[in-house]
Amino acid sequence: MENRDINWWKESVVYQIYPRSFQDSDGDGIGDLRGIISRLGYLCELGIDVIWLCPVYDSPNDDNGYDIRDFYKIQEEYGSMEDMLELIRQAEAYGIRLIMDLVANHTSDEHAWFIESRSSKDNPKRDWYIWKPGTEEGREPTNWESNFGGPAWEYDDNTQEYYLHCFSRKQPDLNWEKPEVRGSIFAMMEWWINQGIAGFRVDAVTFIKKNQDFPQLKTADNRGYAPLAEASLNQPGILDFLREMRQKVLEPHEVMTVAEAPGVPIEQILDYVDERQGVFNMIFQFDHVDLDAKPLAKGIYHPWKLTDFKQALSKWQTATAGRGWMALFMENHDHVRSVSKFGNDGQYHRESAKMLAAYYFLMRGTPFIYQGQEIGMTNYAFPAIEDYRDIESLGFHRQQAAQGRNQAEIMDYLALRSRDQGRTPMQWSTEPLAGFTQGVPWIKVNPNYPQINVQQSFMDEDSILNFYRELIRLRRENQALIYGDYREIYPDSEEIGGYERVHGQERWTVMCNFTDRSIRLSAPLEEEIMLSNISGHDKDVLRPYEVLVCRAELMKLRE
Ligand code: TEU
Repeated sequence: MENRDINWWKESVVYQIYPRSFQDSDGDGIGDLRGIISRLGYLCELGIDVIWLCPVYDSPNDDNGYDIRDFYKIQEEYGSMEDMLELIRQAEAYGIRLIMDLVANHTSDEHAWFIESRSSKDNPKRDWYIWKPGTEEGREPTNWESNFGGPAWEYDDNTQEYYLHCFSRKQPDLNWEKPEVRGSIFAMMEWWINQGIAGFRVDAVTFIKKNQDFPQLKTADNRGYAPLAEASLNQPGILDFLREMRQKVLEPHEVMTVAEAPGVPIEQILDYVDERQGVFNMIFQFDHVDLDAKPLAKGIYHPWKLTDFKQALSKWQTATAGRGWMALFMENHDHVRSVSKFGNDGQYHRESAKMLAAYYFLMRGTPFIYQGQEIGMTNYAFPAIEDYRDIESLGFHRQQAAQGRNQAEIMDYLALRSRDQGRTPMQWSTEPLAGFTQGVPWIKVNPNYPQINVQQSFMDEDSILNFYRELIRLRRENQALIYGDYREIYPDSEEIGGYERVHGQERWTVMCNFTDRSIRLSAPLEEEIMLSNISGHDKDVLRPYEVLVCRAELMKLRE
């Protein structure tokens, strides 16, 4: 597709597909590329512009495709390279661009590079990964703990050294210090760009640089291990790698980039996303979705207030004002369903899902919708640990059980935090198994699919789905909602969340009631109401979970 307007990614709405759970076409219980192709018409009707496709590369699936065995091959369960190229072509025919997940912090331990690297100490690819001898006491080289729990070093019998893995032991970290490693990744990116993709979501990118002193970390408890973030998240020097990527691949091809960048402090945001000097178009930050997790004490559910939530989003808006751009999101495949977490998935399911949608969607940035979010899919507290599939959740369960934590407590925590909450199959219809598959689904379908599904949402004018379509249309037709300046209103309220977007003579106001009570406004609204989630309006009351999106001409107001 021609990139006539270099800012097309600012005006776009992105839809994230987690292929394993989107649509199965061949009855093996696993979503696939043909399934996605068959749903392009749906995505077109929804009104999105870009698909972010989670990994579909060849993989042994230790971490559902985030462990890549071959960057140039499609995972058999998902289809073939022909199917992939066809998906790119057909999407284009619908006017939809496609960006792929770029997983380059690590590969699978079954990747040819790693097989070579582990084969001997003098193999030319040995230092494509990070190898170290153990300590004199026969322990891991450092006390770093992986993001998925357990030591971040794995011992390899063959050469009697350890390799580093920030994630699972089947995801050895690439050594970005090696120019050949960077060169191979950049060449792979170019290859995919030449197949017609429009850009990348860059996975776990803030982990690629490691503190080269490989320090022992201070531990907060008696386990002896400490989360590796301190030595391998957003480390000094990382920008050199990223700037090289930008200069060699991203800039010449003008592709869209959104980086998954946990650990970037707010003071540094412009290094990443400044319009002129930043490395990427935009990043995902996780403050709002991680409020309930104390990062250094996984497994403790942390209470939070509405002001914390609003601040977690608002501060990035302010920090990027006029100079940078954010990726806006409420859900993804690593997080739970937003209506269950921030809204009310019972009595006010519909109202609160719509309110949350408007709240994040009309901020300054590019909105992302995660599959199923547009119909208000909810969390599903799986009845048994055997129902979980996610490597992180299963590891967490093992670790906590070994420490003697009560089973019911572990299950409660998983119901609130497990990545599998966002990975249940897409609910298409009232057919058995929600129309996702004719076979046995790889993970359980949420039993609420007869009430929450795409088919019914289309028939119901007042559905969450139709509200999303309306939001997309409103944003497309009003430049102020894309380019307008952002200013928070009601910053101290524990009940109302809101902001203004000002562009030229236009001012838009978004006002949300985050509670299940009616709230009287201090002054009645003067503006014209352009969108709301409950029929009929009362100009001085916000009903439970009500959102009002209003527009005013500044000239008129001053008269
Ligand atoms: O996630 C990496 C990552 O940094 C997240 O776990 C992040 O810390 C978290 O969402 C913040 O709350 C990416 C993928 O999204 C994930 O599915 C993979 O398991 C992981 O990389 C490894 O590739």
